[in-house]
Amino acid sequence: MSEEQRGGARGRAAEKPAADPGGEDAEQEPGSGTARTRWVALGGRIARGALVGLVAGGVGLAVGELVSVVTGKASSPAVAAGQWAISITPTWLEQFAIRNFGSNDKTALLTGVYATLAVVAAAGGVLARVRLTIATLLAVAFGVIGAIVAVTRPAANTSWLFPSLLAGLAATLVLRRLTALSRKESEASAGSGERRRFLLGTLGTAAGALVAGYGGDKWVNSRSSVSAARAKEVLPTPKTVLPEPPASVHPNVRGLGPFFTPNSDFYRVDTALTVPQVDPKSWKLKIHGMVDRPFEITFDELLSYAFEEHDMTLTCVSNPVGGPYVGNARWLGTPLAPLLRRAGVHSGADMILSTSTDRMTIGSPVEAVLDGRQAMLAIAMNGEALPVQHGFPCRMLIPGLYGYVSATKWVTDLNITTFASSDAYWTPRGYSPQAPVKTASRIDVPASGAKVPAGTVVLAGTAWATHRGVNAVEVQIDNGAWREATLAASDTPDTWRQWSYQWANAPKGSHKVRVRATDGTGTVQTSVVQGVVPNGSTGYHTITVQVS
Ligand SMILES: Nc1nc2c(c(=O)[nH]1)N[C@H]1C(S)=C(S)[C@@H](COP(=O)(O)O)O[C@H]1N2
Ligand SMILES: [Mo]
Repeated sequence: MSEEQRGGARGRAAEKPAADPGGEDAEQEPGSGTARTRWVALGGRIARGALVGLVAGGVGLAVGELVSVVTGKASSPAVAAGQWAISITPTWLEQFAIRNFGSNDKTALLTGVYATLAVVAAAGGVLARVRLTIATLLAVAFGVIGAIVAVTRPAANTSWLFPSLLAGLAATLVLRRLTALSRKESEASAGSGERRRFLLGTLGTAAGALVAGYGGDKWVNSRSSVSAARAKEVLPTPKTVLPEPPASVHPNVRGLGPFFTPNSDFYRVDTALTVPQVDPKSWKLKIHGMVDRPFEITFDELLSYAFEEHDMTLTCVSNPVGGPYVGNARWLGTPLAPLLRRAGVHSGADMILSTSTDRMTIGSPVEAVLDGRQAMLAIAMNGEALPVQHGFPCRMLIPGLYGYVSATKWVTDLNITTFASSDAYWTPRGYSPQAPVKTASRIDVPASGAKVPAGTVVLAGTAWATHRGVNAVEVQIDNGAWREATLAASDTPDTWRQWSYQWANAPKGSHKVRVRATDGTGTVQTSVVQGVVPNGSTGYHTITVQVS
């Protein structure tokens, strides 16, 4: 023990002179200026390298954008990379994105893609200062990887190789050129004009990239846009005109949304980073697989079928309890059943695997289309041609099923097959192959956390159990007895049902309000709390209200 202590003391004592602060200061004083200059110079080189990398990357993206004017927006490097990221996104992350970004999930994703590319480009530029060959190879490799990612997208064709390849090539050339200018500038003496050459070269290239990228983006959007075709579309007249539902489908409560959700407010959920632009002139629908008479029809041929209007609420399996991914609309479409009968579905076939132009696949039960419900190929929504983001020119709809198993937008292919032999897009990602809509209800008024004056508090909201209908809605205040809400008139079992409740003598304080619905079969909505995966959330929507 004592030996060790002494040894330790000796050890520390022996270190002392080296740690003498006075000595170090004395030695550093004259050298610190040089070190600082060196650091500043190093910082300057890193900054210039990063700038060169960013500009080279920007040129690459701009070139990719310009080439995609020819090959299609979805083939541009950032969009293809983002689309790839979506395809490999694990289900929990997709849920996180839906929950936190909602309909802005695509903006969030693209921002992420651009930020990642910027960091990589800046790092590449710094690397190029010291290892130009390696940086060159990396830039080329990046273009090649981008091209591979693009060309392996399900909707791709060979031309999708070019935006990324040419982007990589352009970025490489700019990287080499600007790095050379930048090196010359560092070696040259002040006032030699190299600094001006470097700055002008870099900023000029950056400006060119911005103009080309911005212009390319505008150009590709206008070139591919089908908004003109949509504006021109003449809607067929339905066999029988559906009367407007009675005004009593909507309780007149301030702050409660209308019975029909305006198209501009209708939720949007899909995996398309750029909205598919499908011209009705080139649109075709193919029905094939386990059928006697496969066939293909054009949009004009589709219009020669009988059309009907149907009111229907559409909801997403990803809607959390109380969430916004539900909407109600009047749809115009042609029933799917006659089309299936024309094809002659084989007796063993139980699944319609529908595919969209962007190669989303959705599996729906044949049974649900043939059992008499109004499953349709819809071409209009609330009196106007389908909005492009809601599937123009044609989408599928089956009352009673979540969107991911029924509501294929931009649909062009119906493959009649079996659930046993085919997986739709979301199945390997953890969602059930079949998913009827679960009974759900929501309190919309007042907003959760709202302050309301004491007295009579009006509660209102909506409830849906699509295709089964809603028979009752009840509210519960602070774990009290469930009390019957006033139901608005029912339109069809396929639509949601709005409700209201006059909460008389609401006492001051913070209160919990809960809601539950009973569907048309008499089954009360389950209180069991379940998340979205694998087939829809359950539990009672609960809000707090501050009565004062
Ligand atoms: N082509 C395509 N169709 C699709 C989807 C998609 O990602 N791609 N998403 C489905 C899902 S999950 C839902 S909930 C509905 C949403 O339709 P909406 O965006 O018109 O509200 O579309 C369905 N149809
Ligand atoms: Mo969905």
